[in-house]
Amino acid sequence: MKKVAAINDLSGFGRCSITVALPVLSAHGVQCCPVPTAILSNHTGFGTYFFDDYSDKMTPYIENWKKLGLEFDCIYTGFLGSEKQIDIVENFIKQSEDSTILVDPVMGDGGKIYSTYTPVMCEKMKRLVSLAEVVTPNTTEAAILAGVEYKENFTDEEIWCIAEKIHELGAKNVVITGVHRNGRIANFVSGPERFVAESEEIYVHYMGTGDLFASMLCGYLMNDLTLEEAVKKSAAFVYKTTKYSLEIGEKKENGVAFEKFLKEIE
Ligand code: PXL
Repeated sequence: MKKVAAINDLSGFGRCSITVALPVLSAHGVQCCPVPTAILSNHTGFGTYFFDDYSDKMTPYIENWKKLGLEFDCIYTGFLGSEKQIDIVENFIKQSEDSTILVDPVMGDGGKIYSTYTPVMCEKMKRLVSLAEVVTPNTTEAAILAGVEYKENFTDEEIWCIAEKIHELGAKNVVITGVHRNGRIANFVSGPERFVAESEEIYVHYMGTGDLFASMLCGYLMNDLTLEEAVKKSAAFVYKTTKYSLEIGEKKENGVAFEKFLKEIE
């Protein structure tokens, strides 16, 4: 059975990070082993939140896994809570030569950086990206990584150019998510091959959508699907569950109501 070390925060409410990665990876038949980066009462998209940075605990936590001789098929990183953490995660990745590295460079959305992310953290994130087999930025994060100004509507050419800049950092495969394209929503994939996976656009943006997409992608990749198949199936799952969330009137802060659909994952 495949094992994934999921380095992400635990937000008690609001369906993001570990509370998405755990159920999704389990539904894929993959063992999810969390490394908490911070503990929050709820994600930062709510007006108020309790935030406990876990930086000082992460090294002894990971050291103990080393004592046990644990090795992981994949290291999947998401929301990081401090600058120091990025160094810790970088070390962990460098000592895990045989693991597939999936970096979701969680930093912001809709052209805005999340309130706990500093400019230094955004800069340091590039170091993790340089080690990644697959990186899954949204357009805001992709623009930060590429050092270009964010726009609501990038042209195809601009997106490929941004992807190229992210390759130059060292990432092997770049999946830019949530690109608005001719009234549809697209994922641009750049690696040994290029392709675009599009779906109908739903005009509500649920928090944690990127975490749902990256966790689904991780699950499919661990089940040996090609990147193209994995991206298409993950995008279809996000579309289906987002549509349902809208139908039942779920609030966007509460995240995507995906639970009922986990048993349909194949
Ligand atoms: O979904 C991204 C994310 C992850 N973790 C925390 C967040 C957010 C987005 O707001 O606040 C704590």
